[in-house]
Amino acid sequence: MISIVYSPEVHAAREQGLPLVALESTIITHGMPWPRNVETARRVEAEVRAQGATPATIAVLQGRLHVGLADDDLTRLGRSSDVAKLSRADLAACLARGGTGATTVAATMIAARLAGIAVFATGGIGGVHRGAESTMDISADLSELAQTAVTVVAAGAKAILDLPRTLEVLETLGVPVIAYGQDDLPAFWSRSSGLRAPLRMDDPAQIARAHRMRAALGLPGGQLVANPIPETDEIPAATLAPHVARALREAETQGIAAKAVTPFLLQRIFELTEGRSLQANIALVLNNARLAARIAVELGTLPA
Ligand code: PSU
Repeated sequence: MISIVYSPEVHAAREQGLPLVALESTIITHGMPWPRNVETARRVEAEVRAQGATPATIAVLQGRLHVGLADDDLTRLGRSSDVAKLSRADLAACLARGGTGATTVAATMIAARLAGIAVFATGGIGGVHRGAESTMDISADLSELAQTAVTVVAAGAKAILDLPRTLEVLETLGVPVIAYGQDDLPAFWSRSSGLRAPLRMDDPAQIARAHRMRAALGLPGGQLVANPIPETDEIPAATLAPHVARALREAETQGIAAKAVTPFLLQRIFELTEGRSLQANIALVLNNARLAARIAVELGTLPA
């Protein structure tokens, strides 16, 4: 049996049936540089609280699954440079070995569902990588959305990916992709990908009802809510495109593969945009945390 370690704050919220929002830890260890990563993680948690929900940051620490992280654990994770990146395939092995690791979107969804948390906020989900027709590099986040009943709020999929194919795969898997407040699918650092999202909703209560409706229909998977980055923080797609192209070329010549691809590209784009991509990333995560908390609060008002 797996024993989950709940932080006192998460424990109290669960006891009282209060709304909770899951948060991942790979964004802290592999998505942003120290010390902005930890600073951001704390601000994201504060944003969830400000909207009336309880944040539950998830990670594996010395073989135990933590739901809600103590401040010093968060700092330790954010400072270390050799933390494992845990996806669906790695979670059980890490727990069995007594290891420590940060959870990706896929692994955080699994943990959230175990803890009874219905809503999860992140930056951008993983997806189909460019060139996947030969590398077959497709993030496990996509199949997780098809099988784990958690509503994931992200700013779309990262613009380093092949977005049309990412949408195709999500469609094949039967995952609802809901753009929030606009017709277009957002592209992480930019508000629009130029692709129309399959669904649009403008109201957190509606998203909460759709989450409930999927359960009532007996559908196993989750929903992807694609929340555009605030206008003031976005990097227009045209500004970003040459940097993305260059980072992708470098990844290829340096033979970067598998789990290392996304962190490498995020770091290179950070350097090439002189930090602007990080500013945007922080803004979009905060924005997603706000929306996720509002959805969680709405879910809490629905009859069981
Ligand atoms: N959102 C961010 N930064 C990140 C991630 C999300 O703003 O680094 C992480 C998530 O943990 C997601 C992972 O699951 O990137 C995708 O990795 P991959 O492409 O290797 O599946």
